[in-house]
Amino acid sequence: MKFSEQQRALACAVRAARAAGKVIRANASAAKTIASSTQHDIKLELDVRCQKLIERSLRKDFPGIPLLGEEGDSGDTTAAQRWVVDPIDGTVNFTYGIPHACVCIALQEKAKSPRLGGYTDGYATLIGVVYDPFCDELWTAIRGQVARLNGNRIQVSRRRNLGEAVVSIGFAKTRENLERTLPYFNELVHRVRKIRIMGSAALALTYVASGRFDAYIESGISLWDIAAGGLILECAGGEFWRQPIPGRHAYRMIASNGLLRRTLRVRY
Ligand code: LIP
Repeated sequence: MKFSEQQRALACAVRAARAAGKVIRANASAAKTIASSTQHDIKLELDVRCQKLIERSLRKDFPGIPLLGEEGDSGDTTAAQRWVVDPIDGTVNFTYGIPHACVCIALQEKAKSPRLGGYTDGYATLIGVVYDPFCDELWTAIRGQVARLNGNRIQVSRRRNLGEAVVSIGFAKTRENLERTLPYFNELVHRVRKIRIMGSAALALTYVASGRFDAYIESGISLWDIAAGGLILECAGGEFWRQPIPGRHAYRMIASNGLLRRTLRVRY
């Protein structure tokens, strides 16, 4: 995709993210309609409504590009290009009135060789948008360009001493992931300055990209939670290691400022 088209796609994704963010903010204190739930997860009717709004907005400028989303797919998501969307990342936070959630939109393109994409099905992320409607913080990136927060360039921290690091850990939705992550939590909590468990993968990735966190680790996370934030982190000079695991577009990942991954000694 030509650079001018990537810039047009970025502007289009920002419009869609801000529109969904407006609806999320407007419903922050409204009663929440739960579409389905499990012990560690909730799906809201608003998740589906916001994804439909985002799709309508994206199709205005790019009618032919399919969408792969947390709330379902639209069109052939094996096409040369695809949008990857999480309408509300941090849905449980949002449901409980915890103002820490965001909209994630990424545009992916089939990589020249599957190895290049870094994702199971050989796609590479071209543009990434993460919008936090509660703090009005907009993170953006185009592959090969610098990452930005509200238009200003951002960079990862330079901390290389784990004892001074603030590390975020995510406990994804299944008992199996909880069991897998807890031993590591118990070991790491003694080696870092602080651990933070915030409940939004995309915001954890953009916080590492902005130097607020020094690393973020989670197993059992989905492509739509990480595609946009992962590119923003790489464009901010960070490292975004991910490995596919069984499940629909499921991954385990270690995000860091690029100076800490080895010292983190993550053994999944
Ligand atoms: C959430 C992730 C979070 C993870 C949760 C859930 P959702 O995404 O952002 O990191 O721990 O289990 O997957 O479901 O709010 O889009």
